[in-house]
Amino acid sequence: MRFQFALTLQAIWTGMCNAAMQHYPAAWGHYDVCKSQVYSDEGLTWDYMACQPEAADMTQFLKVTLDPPNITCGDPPETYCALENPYMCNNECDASTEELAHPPQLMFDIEGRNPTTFWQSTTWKKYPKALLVNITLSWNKTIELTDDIVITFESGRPEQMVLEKSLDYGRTWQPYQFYATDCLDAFTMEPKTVQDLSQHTLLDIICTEDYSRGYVWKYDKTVRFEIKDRFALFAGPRLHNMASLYGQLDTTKNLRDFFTITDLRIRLLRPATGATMVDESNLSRYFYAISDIKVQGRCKCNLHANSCVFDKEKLSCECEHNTTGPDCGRCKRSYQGRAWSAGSYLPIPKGTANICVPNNIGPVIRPNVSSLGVANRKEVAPQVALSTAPSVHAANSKRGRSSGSRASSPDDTAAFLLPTPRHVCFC
Ligand SMILES: [Ca+2]
Repeated sequence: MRFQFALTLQAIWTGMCNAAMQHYPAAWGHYDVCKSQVYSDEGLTWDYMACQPEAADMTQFLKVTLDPPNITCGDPPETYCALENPYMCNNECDASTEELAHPPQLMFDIEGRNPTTFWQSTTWKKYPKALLVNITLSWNKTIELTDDIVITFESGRPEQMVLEKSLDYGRTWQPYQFYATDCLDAFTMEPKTVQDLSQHTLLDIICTEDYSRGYVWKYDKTVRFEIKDRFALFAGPRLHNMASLYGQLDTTKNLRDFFTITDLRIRLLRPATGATMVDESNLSRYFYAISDIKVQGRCKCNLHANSCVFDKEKLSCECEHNTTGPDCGRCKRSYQGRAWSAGSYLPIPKGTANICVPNNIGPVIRPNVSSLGVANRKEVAPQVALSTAPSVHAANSKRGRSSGSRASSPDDTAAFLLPTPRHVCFC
């Protein structure tokens, strides 16, 4: 038992995502195996399948940038008042004191303790000029969202906000969803909810009033972008028919692209005021504070990899099927016997690998991967997929105090990589 556990740990932490070592899973349809060895009349051959990495918490691998860069509170120190009680002013922010600082990293640390940790902006002291903040999350890698994006506000939720996405590393942006207490007034859009969407309108961009009520809804702190409700339009309310969704994703590029991102941008346009009028005599009541952001997804590997590694502050797929590139988006140099193609989810449940084949289908290459014969004359048996990426030192400090990565000045924290986890393999 202990031996098995040790093996499991080794498999995880050394990144040995070696499909050759895996056996057929009990149930197909998860696309978690890229290839398996099978016996045929000609001996042992490779059977290739479409494969993808498991979904993971993608906030471990992002870079966060704030605009304007000096929008984080605490430099100079400020005192805040509670939104619901202008006389309760015991919230202090001081960037030079760790216990009182609220840097951006605190949107991504592990919650579950009391009190919560959170990023906080400066107050709305320049009212009536708008208090605008852009929070950009960048992965420098295409990723596919697999669950709702959830933003938890420590104070009131903003009265106006836009969630945007980029698919080209931040060069261009498209809205994902608009949020407002009054959609018509803020964005001249009719308010809708995700429940108003259908299979035909799934890609429509809507404005919702569901997540923007003021501080009276004190215990309703989250703002969502509903990925699963959109999946459910094809896969059913409990996502029991993922085959249907995968089939749609396979045949509809727009749908696939809708859930694919390289960056997210949260545009905060107007903080919670808790009332129709802004109390100009006490602007210390108005600010943004975010305690947590959840982004669940997987590396986009074009169905040619079942693992993705984080090395040198960058995610990349560990490509199989003789493909290469950060997204397995092209054939290896000596495997261009036919044009590159993404794998396919179809036919369900194993999909189609669409592997790259050698340039010249001539003499059979027999790599020395095992003593077993390779009988498939057209394919080269893949090398054992060991990760060669070095381990990265874990710097998982709650507030980065030991990593030295957190500066006390908000200017310095405007753009930084989050504490680097160890070499991670989710396979
Ligand atoms: Ca937090």
